[in-house]
Amino acid sequence: MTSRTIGTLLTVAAMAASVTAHAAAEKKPTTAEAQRFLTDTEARLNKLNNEQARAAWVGSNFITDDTEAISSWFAERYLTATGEAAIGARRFNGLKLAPDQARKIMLLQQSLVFADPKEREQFAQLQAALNGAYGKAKYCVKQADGADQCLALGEMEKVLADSHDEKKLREMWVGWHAQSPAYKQKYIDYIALSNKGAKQMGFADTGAMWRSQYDMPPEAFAAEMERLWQQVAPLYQSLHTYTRYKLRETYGPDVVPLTGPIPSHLFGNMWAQNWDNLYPILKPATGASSYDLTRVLEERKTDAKQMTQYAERFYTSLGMQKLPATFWERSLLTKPRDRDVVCHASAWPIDEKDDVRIKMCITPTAENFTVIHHELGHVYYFLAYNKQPLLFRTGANDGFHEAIGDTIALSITPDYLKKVGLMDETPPADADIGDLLKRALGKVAFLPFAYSVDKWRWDLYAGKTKPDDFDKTWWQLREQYMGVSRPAPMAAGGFDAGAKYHVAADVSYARYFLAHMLQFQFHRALCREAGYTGPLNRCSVYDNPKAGAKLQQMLAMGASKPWPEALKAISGEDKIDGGALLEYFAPLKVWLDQQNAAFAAQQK
Ligand code: X8Z
Ligand code: ZN
Repeated sequence: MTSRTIGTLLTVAAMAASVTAHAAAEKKPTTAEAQRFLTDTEARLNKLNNEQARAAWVGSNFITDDTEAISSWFAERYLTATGEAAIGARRFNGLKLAPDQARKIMLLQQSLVFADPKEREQFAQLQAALNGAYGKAKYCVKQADGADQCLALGEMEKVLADSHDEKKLREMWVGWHAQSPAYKQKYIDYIALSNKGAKQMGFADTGAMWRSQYDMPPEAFAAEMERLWQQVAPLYQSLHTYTRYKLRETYGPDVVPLTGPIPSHLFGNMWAQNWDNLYPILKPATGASSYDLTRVLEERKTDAKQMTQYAERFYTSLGMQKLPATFWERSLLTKPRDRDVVCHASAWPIDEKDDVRIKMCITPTAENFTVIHHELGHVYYFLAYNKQPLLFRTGANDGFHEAIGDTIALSITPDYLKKVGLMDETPPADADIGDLLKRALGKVAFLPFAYSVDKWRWDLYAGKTKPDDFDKTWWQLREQYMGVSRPAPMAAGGFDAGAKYHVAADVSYARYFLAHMLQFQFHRALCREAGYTGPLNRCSVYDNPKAGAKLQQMLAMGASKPWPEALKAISGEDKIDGGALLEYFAPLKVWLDQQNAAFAAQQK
């Protein structure tokens, strides 16, 4: 009997019992059986994966009750198959297998398994419902004539980005965070079910399963995250202190205290995770370039397709292929006016060939210019590893996947912008501090946010944080790591974490923290490959096929090897490390500390 026919006849629970019984009774499985099992399983999962990807794509692109039901139905079928595969793989544990086979058997077991089909169905439904609820959420205000005026997240983000009116900022912040309590109960139910699925597979909880996905024991991974955070925390501290002084000048000492956390609605971003928009009030008094990419893109009316083509051109300059015609036909690049979509940018591999797409509500801003390079990083990873077998068609780890496009975006330097005609004059050398500060507002400001999202979720999944305390622990972590506070008092039933896409959609977040270390390691490695020896912030690997080949070689590996080998292939290093990031920002750290000392002296 092949695993495929077993799968259709037995429930997962019955199968688990039957596998255990068989394992005792039967003689030891052979490597040939393991190979047959893997071949059958990969073929089955491949088909179901393509189907569920299509359904999920439609579910996120046209949010309706029907598409939600359709996508959850396909997700459930896929969950059934991955659950059966996970249980089936257990039989080969301990057997001496070829490295590829052993890796696949291990990867198959990192997955949720639902003993009860009802629970599986409910899990898939909740997941689709949460995704839809986030995508549909709007902040509505009654007008004088009684009609609702509703703002979508993107519109509120624009106010946070552009306005310095503290009351207006607070209104946007509070308005958006008032939406997530509506799906808090769904989230609570979802977490409980997910934990059941993880336990069924032998993990302590879903958080432990997530931490097991890095080719090391889960405790070792948690320790690695802490080590990395400690390594970069002093740089964040310097940036936070400087930002405090500048925000005090803008909003006054009543709004921004001299010590303690700073209200989080003042950072130009809904989650205070990226401070790019603070640049105009933070930029150095002298020597900063007045160049503003957003203004250039807006003035030229650069449309979504052109924005995407700039990014595509970067990748093709490295020797990579042009995006397939279907990418342009099937991607969603702008926010539709007549329907609800999940606007949070994402990249999708639909099949094992080259049906790759992105879904993003692109506007002509510098931030989106970076994000589109990020998304195409995912897409070029998909295309590079599509010759791998299904189980290896993913990133070396999820941090790698998030790091590729960001690595490329680090090469968006003034020189590069001049080359592609987006900047007229290259700024003088003394503009470097301004450029580094601009970059730090995206990269350094993000670090404690990225670290603390999953620190919060790990405790939640472990049952250490109860639903009544969701906001309390969320804000404890925000204060402790980011030095930011809630701009309004907490209220019962609150669910501030749920106002972040990755919590509502249950996407793990440690990946972005790792990516922020890795992208500087990759950037440094590619610059070296290109023969570049100057300061890292001035290096662009645009038009350098030699660097491109180095990158492509790693991308093509997918997840076929433990990630340290992939890291070695590109950089010669085998540890994720904050050293490259610190090297990149070293001149800025000196400058920030000087500014901070001068500010501190003024306070005396
Ligand atoms: O979600 C994303 C990407 C899609 S994977 C746009 N990012 C994180 C976020 O927006 O919170 C990129 C950086 C962090
Ligand atoms: Zn991403």
